[in-house]
Amino acid sequence: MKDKNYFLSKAQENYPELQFTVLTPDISEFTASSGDSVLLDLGEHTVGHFSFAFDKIDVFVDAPVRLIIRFGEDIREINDDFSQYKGILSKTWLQEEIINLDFSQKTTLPRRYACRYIKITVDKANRPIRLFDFSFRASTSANVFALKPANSADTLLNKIDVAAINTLKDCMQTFFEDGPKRDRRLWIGDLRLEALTNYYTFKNLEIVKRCLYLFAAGECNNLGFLPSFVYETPYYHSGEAHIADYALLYVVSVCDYYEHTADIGVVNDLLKICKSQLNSFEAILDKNLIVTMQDGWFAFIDWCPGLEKLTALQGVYLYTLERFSELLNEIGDEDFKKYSSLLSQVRSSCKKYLYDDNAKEFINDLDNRQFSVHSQIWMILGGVINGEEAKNLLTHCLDNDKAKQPVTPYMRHYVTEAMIKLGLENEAVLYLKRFWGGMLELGADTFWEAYIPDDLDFSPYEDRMINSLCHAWSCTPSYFIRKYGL
Ligand code: RAM
Repeated sequence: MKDKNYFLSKAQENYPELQFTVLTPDISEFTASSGDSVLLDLGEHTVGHFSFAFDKIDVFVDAPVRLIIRFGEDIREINDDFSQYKGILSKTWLQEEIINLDFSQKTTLPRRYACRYIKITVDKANRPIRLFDFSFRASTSANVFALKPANSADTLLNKIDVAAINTLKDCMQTFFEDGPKRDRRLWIGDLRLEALTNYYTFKNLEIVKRCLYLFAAGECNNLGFLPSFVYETPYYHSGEAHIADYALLYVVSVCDYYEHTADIGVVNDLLKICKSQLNSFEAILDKNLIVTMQDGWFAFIDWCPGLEKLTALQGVYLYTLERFSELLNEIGDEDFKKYSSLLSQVRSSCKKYLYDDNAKEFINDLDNRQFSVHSQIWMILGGVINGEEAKNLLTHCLDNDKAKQPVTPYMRHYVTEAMIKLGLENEAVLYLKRFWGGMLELGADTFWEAYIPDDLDFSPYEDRMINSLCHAWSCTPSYFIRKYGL
């Protein structure tokens, strides 16, 4: 029977092997008294465990040594004042330890960190000490050594590719993590984009399979939607959120997997769950085939503050219906007809109920007449408008100060995808350069969870300090660059 245990055993069968590399920082030893500090640079963003040793210089250290060790994904994080943190997520994600060591010894910190920089401050040492033997044991399940460079003719795109690959590599652990600093969970929206990029880079199919099965084992909510995230440790359990767009994108992830592997066994295992995600969504459509928004955290789309999400969500539904119908057609499943006829009916009703013929924009009362890039892009990806009409709308919304703009590389991925769908490849390149290239200009080694060029303090969680600077959903430039040979 294909139950939770079956799916978990399949996930276990595809447990990836972690590869370890030992990195040594730029400084090999440091002598210090109370109040002194040293900044170590590992030379690249990485994920793993930190070790070091300390010893007396000449006089026996007669009391414990207290060290404050801070890990920074970038240099700004090293200098932040954590005592001022006012965000809505737990401050325990901020990467800092205070440790007391009784004797001269080699120490490996038990927690895993995501960092490029490590700052050690000697809070108290009764006598001067020597800190040495610094090493960082980095882990990833990505086979970095087998990967060839993108070799784009464009230097900036090559640089963007390197940072995107680094981002994916650091998020690829025993599953696709959303961010190795914070959350460290498997989220559907992140999984989809990591898997896409992985197909064109590390090609680790086991980890994709594993993640698909980990969700299949999850507990659906009362609407029938899969959990949007799952925890793997200390024991498997489902996350508390059940976001509708993520439930749909799970189906798309299965379609992507089949497209890249033709692995019918996995599709057969997951088909029932995929159908139930679409059927659950269909069950909350109104008589005009438009979704009725539900209470709680029902849709994600982007972290853009104040975003109205109905139209965009409806676009995600269409996008999923299209991909799923194609899959069913290909594997000869008779439900193909049902989903493809639904697809054309829902498309027509979106044009009728969500589009304003005078404004020639997707603005409507259901979204309080809000004009957003998100609505326009998802309606384009959903195939409600095409060709010149779609191109004009896309350009118009991106250039428009009054339109709500994306704030995450996640939503910008879908903007880029829409550009490519419409044949606007040059625009897609400029867009990648502007947003991902913009992060590089600010010194990024890996790409960030959120980025607004003129508001670098923006955070979805009310404090920039908690933002993740190596975030899975930001790795897709490598997908675009390599898939389309940009
Ligand atoms: C955050 C995480 C994750 C994302 C969800 C919606 O908590 O950053 O990446 O998928 O939000």
